[in-house]
Amino acid sequence: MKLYGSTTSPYVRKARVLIHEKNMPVEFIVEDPWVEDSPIIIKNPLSKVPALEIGTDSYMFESVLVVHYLDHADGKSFTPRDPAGYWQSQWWQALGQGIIDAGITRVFETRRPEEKQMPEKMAREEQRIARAIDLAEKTMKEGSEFLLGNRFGLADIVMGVAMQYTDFRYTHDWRSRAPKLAKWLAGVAARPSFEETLPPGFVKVA
Ligand SMILES: N[C@@H](CCC(=O)N[C@@H](CS)C(=O)NCC(=O)O)C(=O)O
Repeated sequence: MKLYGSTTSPYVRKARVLIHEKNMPVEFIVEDPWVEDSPIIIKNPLSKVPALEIGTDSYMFESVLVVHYLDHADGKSFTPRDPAGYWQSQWWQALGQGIIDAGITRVFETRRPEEKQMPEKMAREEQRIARAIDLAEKTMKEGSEFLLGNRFGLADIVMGVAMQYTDFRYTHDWRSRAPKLAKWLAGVAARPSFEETLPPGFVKVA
């Protein structure tokens, strides 16, 4: 299999962390969706990364589906099997994906010419992120190493990527408001799968 994507995309990074954790033989090929005539459109008509080649001229796209496919490709799923754990994992992944979506929307707004930027749009995305962080903090168990039980899983991957993307593109002090989340993130971020997929230019927050 081959994974196409950019080194800064949090959507791509979710898949890269999972591939690293599972030690899967998936080649990572850097492809920029933003350049003129990007070859990504051959793999994904929506022209977005990630795209996962699963066979000749056969691709999966949309990170949720790509991650789902990778999670089930080798019979060693990172999703809990019991119904409660399964849905809790989906819940955390939805929260993480929402934080990523909000972070991406916000950063694109900051990149528009200043006179075209809409501060209220940025504030709306920032409020989404703040509420999601508050709910994560409220939901997390005190002192737990992982989000679900005693096993690292997809919930940790998606939320970990989401929080590091927040640190990367919307650097602000959320840690003083969410100490449990901050402690959990420090543990997850120290894993080789996270260390080795950091976006270029990422500055670690203590
Ligand atoms: N919902 C998609 C979002 C993917 C996405 O927006 N990727 C960005 C990179 S961070 C992209 O390829 N953007 C290119 C574009 O919007 O033209 C997913 O989860 O895979």
